[in-house]
Amino acid sequence: MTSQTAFKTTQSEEIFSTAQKLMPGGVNSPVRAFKSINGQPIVFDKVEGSRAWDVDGNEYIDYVGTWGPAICGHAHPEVINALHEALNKGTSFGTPSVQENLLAEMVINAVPSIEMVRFVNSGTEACMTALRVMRAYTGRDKIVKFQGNYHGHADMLLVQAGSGVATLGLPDSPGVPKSTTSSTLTAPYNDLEAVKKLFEEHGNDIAGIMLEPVVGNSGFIAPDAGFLEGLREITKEYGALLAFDEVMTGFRIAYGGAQERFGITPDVTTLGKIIGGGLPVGALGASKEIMEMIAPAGPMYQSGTLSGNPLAMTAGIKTLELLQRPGVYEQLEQRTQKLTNGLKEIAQKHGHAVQIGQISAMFGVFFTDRPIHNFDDAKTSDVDKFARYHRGMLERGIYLAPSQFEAAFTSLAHSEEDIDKTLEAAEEVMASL
Ligand code: HOZ
Repeated sequence: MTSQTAFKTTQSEEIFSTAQKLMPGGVNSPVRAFKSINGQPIVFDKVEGSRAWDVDGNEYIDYVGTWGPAICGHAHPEVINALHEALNKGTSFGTPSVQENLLAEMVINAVPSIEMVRFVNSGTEACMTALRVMRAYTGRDKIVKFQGNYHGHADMLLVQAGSGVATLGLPDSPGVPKSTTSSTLTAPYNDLEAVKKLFEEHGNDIAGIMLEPVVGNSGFIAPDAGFLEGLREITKEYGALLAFDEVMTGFRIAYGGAQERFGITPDVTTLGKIIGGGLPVGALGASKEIMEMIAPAGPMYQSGTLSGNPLAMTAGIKTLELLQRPGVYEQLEQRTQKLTNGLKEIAQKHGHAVQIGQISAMFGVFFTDRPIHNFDDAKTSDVDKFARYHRGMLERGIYLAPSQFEAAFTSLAHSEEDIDKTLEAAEEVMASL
Protein backbone atom coordinates (compact mmCIF):
# COMPACT_ATOMS: atom_id res chain seq x y z
CA MET A 1 0.00 0.00 0.00
CA THR A 2 1.03 3.57 -0.62
CA SER A 3 2.66 5.51 2.16
CA GLN A 4 2.04 9.23 2.18
CA THR A 5 5.64 10.03 1.24
CA ALA A 6 5.73 7.55 -1.66
CA PHE A 7 2.50 8.86 -3.20
CA LYS A 8 3.13 10.04 -6.77
CA THR A 9 0.73 11.31 -9.41
CA THR A 10 2.95 12.35 -12.34
CA GLN A 11 1.68 9.72 -14.79
CA SER A 12 -1.97 10.22 -13.78
CA GLU A 13 -1.59 13.96 -14.35
CA GLU A 14 0.01 13.49 -17.75
CA ILE A 15 -2.66 11.07 -18.96
CA PHE A 16 -5.47 13.24 -17.62
CA SER A 17 -4.01 16.32 -19.27
CA THR A 18 -4.13 14.53 -22.65
CA ALA A 19 -7.63 13.22 -21.86
CA GLN A 20 -8.87 16.78 -21.33
CA LYS A 21 -8.05 17.57 -24.95
CA LEU A 22 -9.88 14.48 -26.17
CA MET A 23 -13.00 14.17 -24.02
CA PRO A 24 -15.17 16.77 -22.26
CA GLY A 25 -13.60 17.38 -18.86
CA GLY A 26 -11.21 14.52 -19.64
CA VAL A 27 -13.71 11.86 -18.56
CA ASN A 28 -16.55 9.75 -19.84
CA SER A 29 -18.68 10.28 -16.74
CA PRO A 30 -18.59 13.50 -14.68
CA VAL A 31 -18.30 11.98 -11.20
CA ARG A 32 -14.87 10.56 -12.07
CA ALA A 33 -13.32 13.99 -12.48
CA PHE A 34 -12.41 14.95 -8.85
CA LYS A 35 -13.69 18.42 -9.76
CA SER A 36 -15.77 18.99 -6.62
CA ILE A 37 -12.82 18.13 -4.39
CA ASN A 38 -10.41 20.33 -6.33
CA GLY A 39 -8.25 17.43 -7.37
CA GLN A 40 -7.02 15.52 -10.37
CA PRO A 41 -8.38 12.07 -11.08
CA ILE A 42 -6.21 9.06 -10.46
CA VAL A 43 -5.77 6.90 -13.56
CA PHE A 44 -6.11 3.21 -12.75
CA ASP A 45 -4.00 0.60 -14.45
CA LYS A 46 -5.23 -2.63 -12.84
CA VAL A 47 -7.78 -3.84 -10.32
CA GLU A 48 -7.96 -7.11 -8.38
CA GLY A 49 -9.83 -8.16 -5.25
CA SER A 50 -10.16 -5.20 -2.89
CA ARG A 51 -7.18 -3.46 -4.53
CA ALA A 52 -6.50 -1.05 -7.35
CA TRP A 53 -3.16 0.08 -8.76
CA ASP A 54 -2.71 3.34 -10.63
CA VAL A 55 -0.37 4.21 -13.49
CA ASP A 56 2.17 5.69 -11.02
CA GLY A 57 2.34 2.39 -9.14
CA ASN A 58 0.34 3.53 -6.09
CA GLU A 59 -1.77 0.77 -4.53
CA TYR A 60 -5.19 1.44 -3.00
CA ILE A 61 -7.82 -0.35 -0.97
CA ASP A 62 -10.80 0.49 -3.14
CA TYR A 63 -14.19 1.53 -1.70
CA VAL A 64 -15.69 2.55 -5.05
CA GLY A 65 -15.69 -0.90 -6.64
CA THR A 66 -16.19 0.56 -10.11
CA TRP A 67 -19.22 2.40 -8.66
CA GLY A 68 -20.92 -0.70 -7.30
CA PRO A 69 -20.57 -3.76 -9.51
CA ALA A 70 -17.48 -5.27 -7.83
CA ILE A 71 -19.25 -6.85 -4.83
CA CYS A 72 -17.19 -10.06 -5.14
CA GLY A 73 -14.01 -8.03 -5.47
CA HIS A 74 -12.46 -6.89 -8.73
CA ALA A 75 -11.60 -9.46 -11.38
CA HIS A 76 -12.79 -12.43 -9.32
CA PRO A 77 -10.96 -15.47 -10.77
CA GLU A 78 -14.19 -17.45 -11.27
CA VAL A 79 -15.79 -14.54 -13.15
CA ILE A 80 -12.66 -14.09 -15.27
CA ASN A 81 -12.52 -17.83 -16.11
CA ALA A 82 -16.19 -17.86 -17.09
CA LEU A 83 -15.56 -14.83 -19.29
CA HIS A 84 -12.57 -16.50 -20.98
CA GLU A 85 -14.78 -19.44 -21.90
CA ALA A 86 -17.59 -17.19 -23.10
CA LEU A 87 -15.16 -15.10 -25.18
CA ASN A 88 -14.16 -18.16 -27.16
CA LYS A 89 -17.75 -18.32 -28.43
CA GLY A 90 -17.83 -14.69 -29.59
CA THR A 91 -18.63 -11.28 -28.15
CA SER A 92 -22.20 -10.63 -29.26
CA PHE A 93 -24.95 -12.72 -30.84
CA GLY A 94 -27.89 -10.41 -31.51
CA THR A 95 -30.17 -13.45 -31.05
CA PRO A 96 -31.73 -15.04 -27.99
CA SER A 97 -29.18 -16.96 -25.92
CA VAL A 98 -29.25 -19.53 -23.15
CA GLN A 99 -27.19 -17.13 -20.98
CA GLU A 100 -30.10 -14.64 -21.02
CA ASN A 101 -32.45 -17.35 -19.76
CA LEU A 102 -30.07 -18.35 -16.98
CA LEU A 103 -29.58 -14.82 -15.66
CA ALA A 104 -33.29 -13.99 -16.07
CA GLU A 105 -34.21 -17.04 -13.96
CA MET A 106 -31.70 -16.06 -11.29
CA VAL A 107 -33.04 -12.49 -11.13
CA ILE A 108 -36.67 -13.63 -11.09
CA ASN A 109 -35.98 -16.16 -8.32
CA ALA A 110 -34.13 -13.57 -6.24
CA VAL A 111 -36.16 -10.36 -6.49
CA PRO A 112 -39.66 -10.55 -4.97
CA SER A 113 -41.36 -8.09 -7.38
CA ILE A 114 -39.98 -9.60 -10.59
CA GLU A 115 -41.86 -12.21 -12.64
CA MET A 116 -40.33 -11.17 -15.96
CA VAL A 117 -37.28 -9.18 -16.85
CA ARG A 118 -35.83 -7.21 -19.77
CA PHE A 119 -32.08 -6.74 -20.00
CA VAL A 120 -30.67 -3.44 -21.23
CA ASN A 121 -27.17 -1.93 -21.17
CA SER A 122 -27.15 0.52 -18.25
CA GLY A 123 -29.02 1.72 -15.20
CA THR A 124 -30.04 4.84 -17.09
CA GLU A 125 -31.68 2.73 -19.78
CA ALA A 126 -33.37 0.55 -17.17
CA CYS A 127 -34.94 3.53 -15.36
CA MET A 128 -35.90 5.31 -18.57
CA THR A 129 -37.65 2.17 -19.82
CA ALA A 130 -39.24 1.47 -16.44
CA LEU A 131 -40.80 4.90 -16.54
CA ARG A 132 -42.18 4.28 -20.02
CA VAL A 133 -43.72 0.98 -18.86
CA MET A 134 -45.25 2.67 -15.83
CA ARG A 135 -46.82 5.30 -18.05
CA ALA A 136 -47.94 2.77 -20.67
CA TYR A 137 -49.49 0.47 -18.06
CA THR A 138 -51.36 3.16 -16.10
CA GLY A 139 -52.18 5.47 -19.02
CA ARG A 140 -50.96 8.34 -16.82
CA ASP A 141 -48.07 10.76 -17.43
CA LYS A 142 -46.97 12.25 -14.11
CA ILE A 143 -44.32 10.66 -11.97
CA VAL A 144 -42.94 11.43 -8.52
CA LYS A 145 -39.23 11.33 -7.74
CA PHE A 146 -37.22 12.46 -4.73
CA GLN A 147 -34.75 15.33 -4.46
CA GLY A 148 -31.21 14.03 -4.58
CA ASN A 149 -32.21 10.62 -5.95
CA TYR A 150 -30.51 9.80 -9.23
CA HIS A 151 -31.99 7.45 -11.80
CA GLY A 152 -29.58 8.01 -14.67
CA HIS A 153 -29.45 10.81 -17.17
CA ALA A 154 -32.67 10.41 -19.17
CA ASP A 155 -34.44 13.78 -19.63
CA MET A 156 -37.55 13.23 -17.52
CA LEU A 157 -35.54 11.93 -14.56
CA LEU A 158 -32.86 14.61 -14.60
CA VAL A 159 -34.77 16.80 -12.17
CA GLN A 160 -33.25 17.78 -8.80
CA ALA A 161 -30.98 14.79 -9.30
CA GLY A 162 -28.20 13.40 -7.15
CA SER A 163 -24.83 11.86 -8.12
CA GLY A 164 -22.75 14.01 -10.52
CA VAL A 165 -25.50 16.65 -10.77
CA ALA A 166 -25.35 17.14 -6.99
CA THR A 167 -21.57 16.77 -6.88
CA LEU A 168 -21.02 19.54 -9.40
CA GLY A 169 -23.85 21.66 -7.96
CA LEU A 170 -25.43 21.91 -11.41
CA PRO A 171 -28.93 23.28 -11.86
CA ASP A 172 -31.22 21.07 -13.93
CA SER A 173 -29.41 20.42 -17.18
CA PRO A 174 -29.62 22.64 -20.25
CA GLY A 175 -30.79 20.63 -23.25
CA VAL A 176 -33.61 19.04 -21.28
CA PRO A 177 -36.82 20.52 -22.71
CA LYS A 178 -39.30 21.79 -20.13
CA SER A 179 -41.94 19.68 -21.85
CA THR A 180 -40.10 16.48 -20.88
CA THR A 181 -39.87 17.36 -17.20
CA SER A 182 -43.21 19.10 -16.74
CA SER A 183 -44.74 15.78 -15.64
CA THR A 184 -42.00 15.08 -13.09
CA LEU A 185 -43.05 16.00 -9.54
CA THR A 186 -40.51 16.04 -6.72
CA ALA A 187 -40.60 15.69 -2.96
CA PRO A 188 -37.97 15.58 -0.21
CA TYR A 189 -36.82 12.00 0.56
CA ASN A 190 -38.36 10.51 3.72
CA ASP A 191 -41.19 13.08 3.64
CA LEU A 192 -44.46 11.14 3.42
CA GLU A 193 -46.56 14.25 4.03
CA ALA A 194 -45.10 15.93 0.94
CA VAL A 195 -45.86 12.83 -1.12
CA LYS A 196 -49.44 12.69 0.21
CA LYS A 197 -49.90 16.31 -0.80
CA LEU A 198 -48.71 15.63 -4.34
CA PHE A 199 -51.15 12.74 -4.60
CA GLU A 200 -54.02 14.81 -3.18
CA GLU A 201 -53.41 17.37 -5.93
CA HIS A 202 -52.47 15.12 -8.86
CA GLY A 203 -53.33 11.57 -7.73
CA ASN A 204 -55.39 10.58 -10.77
CA ASP A 205 -52.62 11.66 -13.17
CA ILE A 206 -49.67 10.03 -11.39
CA ALA A 207 -48.33 6.88 -13.05
CA GLY A 208 -46.10 6.13 -10.10
CA ILE A 209 -43.26 6.89 -7.74
CA MET A 210 -39.65 6.03 -8.54
CA LEU A 211 -37.06 6.08 -5.77
CA GLU A 212 -33.82 4.70 -4.47
CA PRO A 213 -35.09 2.58 -1.55
CA VAL A 214 -31.75 3.29 0.12
CA VAL A 215 -30.16 6.39 -1.38
CA GLY A 216 -26.61 6.17 -2.66
CA ASN A 217 -26.59 9.15 -4.95
CA SER A 218 -26.83 11.93 -2.32
CA GLY A 219 -24.24 10.08 -0.32
CA PHE A 220 -25.74 7.29 1.80
CA ILE A 221 -29.26 7.92 3.17
CA ALA A 222 -31.38 5.18 4.75
CA PRO A 223 -35.17 5.23 4.57
CA ASP A 224 -36.84 6.25 7.85
CA ALA A 225 -38.99 3.63 9.55
CA GLY A 226 -42.38 3.56 7.81
CA PHE A 227 -41.31 5.56 4.73
CA LEU A 228 -41.28 2.70 2.21
CA GLU A 229 -44.46 1.23 3.76
CA GLY A 230 -46.12 4.64 3.45
CA LEU A 231 -45.21 4.93 -0.23
CA ARG A 232 -46.59 1.45 -0.83
CA GLU A 233 -49.90 2.44 0.79
CA ILE A 234 -50.23 5.75 -1.05
CA THR A 235 -49.51 4.25 -4.46
CA LYS A 236 -52.03 1.44 -3.83
CA GLU A 237 -54.67 3.94 -2.73
CA TYR A 238 -54.33 5.96 -5.95
CA GLY A 239 -53.84 3.07 -8.40
CA ALA A 240 -50.28 4.24 -9.10
CA LEU A 241 -47.16 2.07 -9.39
CA LEU A 242 -44.21 1.96 -7.02
CA ALA A 243 -40.80 1.55 -8.65
CA PHE A 244 -37.64 0.76 -6.71
CA ASP A 245 -34.45 1.79 -8.45
CA GLU A 246 -32.25 -1.00 -7.14
CA VAL A 247 -29.37 -0.31 -9.50
CA MET A 248 -27.15 0.20 -6.43
CA THR A 249 -29.01 -1.80 -3.77
CA GLY A 250 -29.95 -4.86 -5.85
CA PHE A 251 -27.97 -7.93 -4.73
CA ARG A 252 -25.97 -5.57 -2.46
CA ILE A 253 -27.96 -4.88 0.68
CA ALA A 254 -29.46 -8.38 0.46
CA TYR A 255 -29.52 -10.99 -2.30
CA GLY A 256 -33.09 -9.89 -3.13
CA GLY A 257 -32.20 -6.20 -2.71
CA ALA A 258 -33.89 -3.55 -0.58
CA GLN A 259 -37.29 -5.09 -1.21
CA GLU A 260 -36.18 -8.32 0.47
CA ARG A 261 -34.38 -6.49 3.27
CA PHE A 262 -37.32 -4.21 4.13
CA GLY A 263 -40.14 -6.59 3.15
CA ILE A 264 -41.80 -4.06 0.84
CA THR A 265 -42.59 -5.30 -2.66
CA PRO A 266 -42.71 -2.60 -5.33
CA ASP A 267 -44.48 -3.04 -8.68
CA VAL A 268 -41.44 -2.31 -10.81
CA THR A 269 -37.71 -2.77 -10.14
CA THR A 270 -34.65 -1.54 -11.98
CA LEU A 271 -31.26 -3.21 -11.68
CA GLY A 272 -27.74 -2.72 -13.03
CA LYS A 273 -24.17 -2.83 -11.71
CA ILE A 274 -23.87 -6.18 -9.83
CA ILE A 275 -25.98 -8.20 -12.28
CA GLY A 276 -23.39 -7.49 -14.99
CA GLY A 277 -20.43 -8.56 -12.88
CA GLY A 278 -18.46 -5.51 -14.06
CA LEU A 279 -19.67 -5.50 -17.66
CA PRO A 280 -22.24 -3.00 -18.98
CA VAL A 281 -25.76 -4.08 -18.05
CA GLY A 282 -29.12 -2.92 -16.76
CA ALA A 283 -32.49 -4.59 -16.29
CA LEU A 284 -36.06 -3.83 -15.42
CA GLY A 285 -38.53 -6.27 -14.03
CA ALA A 286 -42.11 -6.44 -12.78
CA SER A 287 -45.16 -8.70 -12.84
CA LYS A 288 -45.88 -10.61 -16.05
CA GLU A 289 -48.90 -8.38 -16.65
CA ILE A 290 -46.84 -5.18 -16.53
CA MET A 291 -43.86 -6.57 -18.44
CA GLU A 292 -46.03 -7.90 -21.25
CA MET A 293 -46.73 -4.28 -22.15
CA ILE A 294 -43.26 -4.33 -23.75
CA ALA A 295 -42.72 -5.09 -27.45
CA PRO A 296 -42.92 -7.58 -29.01
CA ALA A 297 -45.29 -9.03 -26.35
CA GLY A 298 -47.10 -5.69 -26.15
CA PRO A 299 -47.22 -2.24 -27.75
CA MET A 300 -44.61 -0.34 -25.68
CA TYR A 301 -41.42 -0.06 -27.68
CA GLN A 302 -37.89 -0.63 -26.42
CA SER A 303 -34.89 -2.28 -28.05
CA GLY A 304 -31.08 -2.60 -27.97
CA THR A 305 -28.36 -4.05 -30.21
CA LEU A 306 -26.19 -5.30 -27.33
CA SER A 307 -28.97 -5.99 -24.81
CA GLY A 308 -28.53 -9.39 -23.15
CA ASN A 309 -24.91 -9.45 -24.33
CA PRO A 310 -23.48 -12.94 -23.68
CA LEU A 311 -20.37 -11.64 -21.92
CA ALA A 312 -22.37 -9.40 -19.56
CA MET A 313 -24.83 -12.26 -18.92
CA THR A 314 -21.95 -14.66 -18.18
CA ALA A 315 -20.27 -12.29 -15.73
CA GLY A 316 -23.65 -11.64 -14.09
CA ILE A 317 -24.49 -15.35 -13.73
CA LYS A 318 -21.12 -16.14 -12.13
CA THR A 319 -21.36 -13.13 -9.81
CA LEU A 320 -24.82 -14.13 -8.59
CA GLU A 321 -23.61 -17.73 -8.11
CA LEU A 322 -20.83 -16.42 -5.88
CA LEU A 323 -23.37 -14.37 -3.91
CA GLN A 324 -25.49 -17.47 -3.27
CA ARG A 325 -22.76 -19.08 -1.17
CA PRO A 326 -23.47 -19.37 2.55
CA GLY A 327 -22.36 -16.57 4.86
CA VAL A 328 -21.73 -14.02 2.11
CA TYR A 329 -24.12 -11.31 3.30
CA GLU A 330 -23.21 -11.89 6.95
CA GLN A 331 -19.55 -11.29 6.07
CA LEU A 332 -20.37 -8.12 4.12
CA GLU A 333 -22.48 -6.78 6.99
CA GLN A 334 -19.93 -7.61 9.70
CA ARG A 335 -16.87 -6.18 7.91
CA THR A 336 -18.66 -3.02 6.81
CA GLN A 337 -20.03 -2.49 10.30
CA LYS A 338 -16.56 -2.91 11.78
CA LEU A 339 -15.36 -0.21 9.39
CA THR A 340 -18.16 2.27 10.06
CA ASN A 341 -18.06 1.71 13.84
CA GLY A 342 -14.32 2.33 13.73
CA LEU A 343 -14.74 5.49 11.67
CA LYS A 344 -17.36 6.80 14.11
CA GLU A 345 -15.04 6.23 17.08
CA ILE A 346 -12.10 7.90 15.35
CA ALA A 347 -14.15 10.93 14.29
CA GLN A 348 -15.50 11.31 17.81
CA LYS A 349 -12.03 11.01 19.32
CA HIS A 350 -10.77 13.84 17.12
CA GLY A 351 -13.83 16.03 17.67
CA HIS A 352 -15.35 15.84 14.19
CA ALA A 353 -19.12 15.95 13.92
CA VAL A 354 -19.99 13.15 11.48
CA GLN A 355 -23.04 11.23 10.37
CA ILE A 356 -22.10 7.72 9.28
CA GLY A 357 -24.76 5.42 7.84
CA GLN A 358 -24.42 1.81 6.74
CA ILE A 359 -26.53 -1.07 5.53
CA SER A 360 -24.79 -4.24 4.47
CA ALA A 361 -21.98 -3.44 2.01
CA MET A 362 -23.00 0.18 1.45
CA PHE A 363 -22.10 3.16 3.64
CA GLY A 364 -21.43 6.88 3.74
CA VAL A 365 -19.73 9.58 5.82
CA PHE A 366 -21.04 13.16 6.13
CA PHE A 367 -19.18 15.90 8.02
CA THR A 368 -22.12 17.51 9.77
CA ASP A 369 -23.91 17.39 13.12
CA ARG A 370 -27.29 17.25 11.42
CA PRO A 371 -28.89 13.79 11.16
CA ILE A 372 -29.34 12.87 7.50
CA HIS A 373 -32.85 12.14 6.28
CA ASN A 374 -32.85 13.90 2.90
CA PHE A 375 -30.78 15.79 0.36
CA ASP A 376 -31.08 19.14 2.21
CA ASP A 377 -29.56 17.48 5.27
CA ALA A 378 -26.79 15.97 3.10
CA LYS A 379 -25.98 19.42 1.75
CA THR A 380 -25.12 20.66 5.26
CA SER A 381 -22.01 18.48 5.16
CA ASP A 382 -18.72 20.38 5.20
CA VAL A 383 -17.56 19.60 1.66
CA ASP A 384 -14.18 21.29 2.15
CA LYS A 385 -13.51 19.00 5.07
CA PHE A 386 -14.64 16.06 2.97
CA ALA A 387 -12.20 17.11 0.23
CA ARG A 388 -9.31 17.21 2.74
CA TYR A 389 -10.39 13.85 4.19
CA HIS A 390 -10.54 12.39 0.69
CA ARG A 391 -7.07 13.66 -0.20
CA GLY A 392 -5.58 12.41 3.08
CA MET A 393 -7.06 8.96 2.57
CA LEU A 394 -5.96 8.86 -1.07
CA GLU A 395 -2.37 9.70 -0.11
CA ARG A 396 -2.47 6.81 2.35
CA GLY A 397 -3.74 4.30 -0.21
CA ILE A 398 -7.47 4.42 0.44
CA TYR A 399 -9.58 5.09 -2.63
CA LEU A 400 -12.98 6.70 -1.90
CA ALA A 401 -15.53 8.16 -4.33
CA PRO A 402 -14.36 11.69 -5.20
CA SER A 403 -17.64 13.24 -4.06
CA GLN A 404 -19.49 13.89 -0.84
CA PHE A 405 -22.65 12.84 -2.66
CA GLU A 406 -21.81 9.23 -3.47
CA ALA A 407 -22.13 6.15 -1.25
CA ALA A 408 -19.14 3.91 -0.58
CA PHE A 409 -19.05 0.15 -1.18
CA THR A 410 -17.27 -2.81 0.36
CA SER A 411 -16.86 -6.22 -1.23
CA LEU A 412 -16.28 -9.85 -0.29
CA ALA A 413 -12.60 -9.27 -1.05
CA HIS A 414 -12.25 -6.64 1.71
CA SER A 415 -10.39 -8.50 4.45
CA GLU A 416 -10.19 -7.75 8.18
CA GLU A 417 -6.67 -6.51 7.43
CA ASP A 418 -8.01 -4.11 4.78
CA ILE A 419 -10.47 -2.71 7.29
CA ASP A 420 -7.72 -2.31 9.92
CA LYS A 421 -5.46 -0.52 7.42
CA THR A 422 -8.30 1.77 6.41
CA LEU A 423 -8.97 2.66 10.05
CA GLU A 424 -5.26 3.33 10.61
CA ALA A 425 -5.30 5.74 7.69
CA ALA A 426 -8.50 7.39 8.96
CA GLU A 427 -6.91 7.83 12.40
CA GLU A 428 -4.04 9.83 10.87
CA VAL A 429 -6.26 11.82 8.53
CA MET A 430 -8.91 12.72 11.11
CA ALA A 431 -6.16 13.85 13.47
CA SER A 432 -4.90 16.22 10.81
CA LEU A 433 -8.19 17.73 9.59
N1 HOZ B 1 -24.52 6.48 -10.98
C1 HOZ B 1 -23.29 6.04 -10.50
C2 HOZ B 1 -22.74 6.99 -9.49
N2 HOZ B 1 -23.66 7.48 -8.61
C3 HOZ B 1 -22.33 5.70 -11.58
C4 HOZ B 1 -21.16 6.54 -11.73
C5 HOZ B 1 -21.31 7.50 -12.81
O1 HOZ B 1 -22.30 8.22 -12.93
O2 HOZ B 1 -20.33 7.55 -13.55
